[in-house]
Amino acid sequence: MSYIVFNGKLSKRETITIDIEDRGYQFGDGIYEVVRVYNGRLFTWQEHVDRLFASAEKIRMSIPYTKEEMKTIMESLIEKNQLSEGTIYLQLTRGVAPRNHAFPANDVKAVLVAYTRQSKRPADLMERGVDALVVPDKRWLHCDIKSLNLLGNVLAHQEALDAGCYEAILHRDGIITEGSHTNVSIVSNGTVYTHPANNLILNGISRMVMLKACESKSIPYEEKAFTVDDLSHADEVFITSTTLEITPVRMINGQPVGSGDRYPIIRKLQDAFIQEIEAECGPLH
Ligand code: DCS
Repeated sequence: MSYIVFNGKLSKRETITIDIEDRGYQFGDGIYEVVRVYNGRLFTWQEHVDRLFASAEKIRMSIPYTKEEMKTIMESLIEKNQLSEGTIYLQLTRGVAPRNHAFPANDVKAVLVAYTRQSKRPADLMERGVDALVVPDKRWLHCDIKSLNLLGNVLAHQEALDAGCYEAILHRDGIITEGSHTNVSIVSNGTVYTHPANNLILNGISRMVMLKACESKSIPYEEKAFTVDDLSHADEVFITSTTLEITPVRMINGQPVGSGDRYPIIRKLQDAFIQEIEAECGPLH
C-alpha cells in the first residue's frame, strides 16, 4: 500500500509533501470520494465519479482530468498496491495559493491525492447490527456536496462514540436527515423510508444501490423524510455506506429497535446488495 496518487502521478507515500498553503489544508476547500474495491475491481465507480464531478461543479472547482483519466489513475493505483479488498480514498483541493478566501488565479490547478486502504467487509456488524445515538444536525445546508469540511460530522460521530454507540443519527428540527457518515433508512409496515436526496443529505451511492435492491426484491420504498418518533417506532432501522454496505441498527438511544435482532427486510436487501457487488466485481469469498 506504499504508493499514492499525487497530482495525478503514482508516487511513494514518503516522498510526497503537502504544501501548508494547500486550500484543502487551510480552508477544507475541496471534495472527496471513498470507493470500495472488491476482487481488485472498483464498485460503482461511475456513480462515484459522477458525484465527484457534481460536487466540483457545486463548489465551482474545475477538475483537471476527465472521468476516464480518473478511472485509469485509480485502476493503476489498485494494481500498483495490489489491492484486492479495500477502499480508495481520493480528494481534490482547489490548489495551492497564498492564503486568501478569494478563489486563486485560474492557473492554479486542483490537487488530486488518492490512496488505498486494505479492509474486509464488516461481516460482524452487518450480521449483528450497531447501536446509534440521535443528535441534532448542526451542519450547513449543502450536505449534498461531498466536501472535505467534515467538522459537523466529526463532532456528531464523536458524541455517539463517547456514548458507547457506533453511529450518530442526525435530526434537523425532529426530522431525521442521515448519519454522521452513513445514510439512514427505516422499515415501517413493510415499506422502506429514506430521506429524499436533496441538499440536506449526501446522496449515498450505497443508498442508491439499496433502492435498486428494493426494486429487485419487490420491497416498496418511499424517498420521504421521517421523524425521530417514526424512527423510534420503526420495525427495522439500517444505515448504508460504501464501507458498511447495509448494516442494521440494533439499539437507538439505549432502546432496542423493533422486535429485536431479526431483520427480515434488511436480510433481503443485504442479499440483493451482494448480488449487485458480484455482478460488477465477481464472486465474493
Ligand atoms: N452520508 C454521509 C455524511 C457520508 O459521509 C457518507 C459516506 C454517506 C452518507 C454514505 O455515502 P456512500 O454510500 O456514497 O458511501 N461517507 C464516506 C466516508 O467519509 N468514509 O466512508 C464513506
